[in-house]
Amino acid sequence: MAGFEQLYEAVLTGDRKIAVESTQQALDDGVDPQIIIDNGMIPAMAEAGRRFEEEEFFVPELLLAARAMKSALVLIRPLLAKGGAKRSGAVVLGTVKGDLHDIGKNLVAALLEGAGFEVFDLGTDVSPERFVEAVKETGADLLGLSALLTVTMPAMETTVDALEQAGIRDQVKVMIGGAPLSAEYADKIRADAFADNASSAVRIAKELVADLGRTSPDNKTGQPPG
Ligand code: B1M
Repeated sequence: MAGFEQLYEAVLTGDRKIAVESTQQALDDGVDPQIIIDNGMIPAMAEAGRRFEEEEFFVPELLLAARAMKSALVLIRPLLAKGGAKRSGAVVLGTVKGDLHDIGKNLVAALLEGAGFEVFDLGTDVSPERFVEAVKETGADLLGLSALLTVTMPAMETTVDALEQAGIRDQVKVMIGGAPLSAEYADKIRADAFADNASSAVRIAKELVADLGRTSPDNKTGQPPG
């Protein structure tokens, strides 16, 4: 967190204006955007979560912190997405049914885009049926599922079940991520991999797509299907 005290404090206390200003200042100083996220913003969100558990913070404070981080990420996301890499594959991505947390998922989307993936982001609270439909419509190589709540983790397994029932499980790799998850849980629900942060998500996505051994069909729109 050294050097990012102002940003940390601004995100933690939900001061959107200062969060944006200090992010802009760090970018102007030439700091790597990923360092700004990892050293300034994520520790602030972790502390917000800790205070929530200790009942020092309540939902309104979490919302303010999330809003401050999202506002600051508006400056950073285009930089993460501007990788200029060659096309790596197509990914359908979303936060599972019942879960509204999207900050981590949005970071994953930006880094995947920066690494040359075509990302179809379905947003939050996405049903298994909607995931299946999107995989079929896009011919995606990879399905990325995010969950932050222990109570919504089972929706990941339901989604894997739905892929199987639709007869398309072997056509798409499944990567899961989110704070309460683990590689063991990925194994348990028959997902192909777990990624514990946005950078490892990109590395693992590349490995999974390579393992699939095919070039995905092009969807030129870059928009979510349907
Ligand atoms: Co909520 N929340 N929240 N929350 N919230 C947590 C998750 C919680 C751990 C807080 C706590 O108690 N310490 C707790 C869950 C406890 C549990 O399930 N055991 C919790 C709770 C309880 C709740 C509510 C139920 C509170 C209530 O209403 N009583 C409610 C649920 C709403 C719902 O979803 N249905 C709720 C609501 C909210 C807000 C709306 C206020 C807000 C979210 C705003 C938003 O996302 N638009 C919020 C927030 C901000 C948090 C915390 C504080 C921060 C989450 C975050 O954005 N972190 C969180 C505490 C915590 O995580 N320590 C908490 C920063 C983000 C960059 O990290 O999302 O982990 P993260 O993503 C990382 C990795 O996990 C990974 O890469 C990212 C970048 O490195 N990753 C992937 C994520 N998805 C991936 C997918 C991949 C690969 C990697 O591949 C597909």
